[in-house]
Amino acid sequence: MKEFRLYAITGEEFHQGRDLIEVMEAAIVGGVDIFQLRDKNSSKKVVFEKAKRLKELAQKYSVPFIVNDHIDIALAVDADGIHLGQDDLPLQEARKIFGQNKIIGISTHEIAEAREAELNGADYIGVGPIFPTKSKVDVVDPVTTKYIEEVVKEITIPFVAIGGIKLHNVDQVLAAGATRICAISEIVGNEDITKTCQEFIKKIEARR
Ligand code: TZP
Ligand code: MG
Repeated sequence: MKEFRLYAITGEEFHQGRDLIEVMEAAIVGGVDIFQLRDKNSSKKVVFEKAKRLKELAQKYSVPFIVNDHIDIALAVDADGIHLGQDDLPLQEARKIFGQNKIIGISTHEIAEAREAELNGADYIGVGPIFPTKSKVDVVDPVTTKYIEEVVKEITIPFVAIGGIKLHNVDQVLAAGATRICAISEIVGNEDITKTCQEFIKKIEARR
C-alpha cells in the first residue's frame, strides 16, 4: 500500500455538530493521508450513505478510504480498504471476498496478534491503545509504548499507533519507533482540525 503518516478516523460524537465531510476534508487539507469511517451506532443503510459521500471525498484528494467492520459496504462503495478487529471476519476470509488489491488493516493489542496478522497477509496493523482512550468501548488496557518497541523489532508490515494519542504526547509514541499515527478525538474533536493535523505532520516528519 501507499506510504502514509497520519491516519484519521471519524468519531461523530466529537464532531461538534459539524458535517462529516467538512470535518474529514479539514483533516485531509491538514495532511491526513488515509482515513476511516467508523460508526458503531448507525444502521447499515446510514453507514452506507456516509461511506458513499466519504468515498467521493477520498477521490477528490486521492487519499485511501477505509471502512471499519462492514466489508459489504466497503465493496458497495468501492472503498480502498477495510479495517477489522480481532473479533471480526478472519483476515483470510475477508481477503477472499475483498480481493488481493485492496487494503486490509487489522487491530492488534499484543505481539502474537501482530505476528498472525503479518503471516495472514494484512497490509497494515493498528497497534494500541497506547494510552487510555474514551473513543472505544470495551477497549483493552493500554498496551503502552512498550508494545510499539516490540513491533518495531519484529514486524515488517506497516503499523500505525492508536489510542489516546494527542499533540502533547505524540513525541513519546514517535520516540518508541512509530512512524505513522492514528487519532480520533484529537483530530476530529478539535476546533481547528487542519492546524492540528499540520502540527501532527510536523512532529512525525521531525522524527522520521
Ligand atoms: N482502537 C484502539 S484505540 C481506539 C480505537 C478505535 C480509539 C482511538 O481514539 P482516540 O480518540 O484517538 O483515543
Ligand atoms: Mg471491528
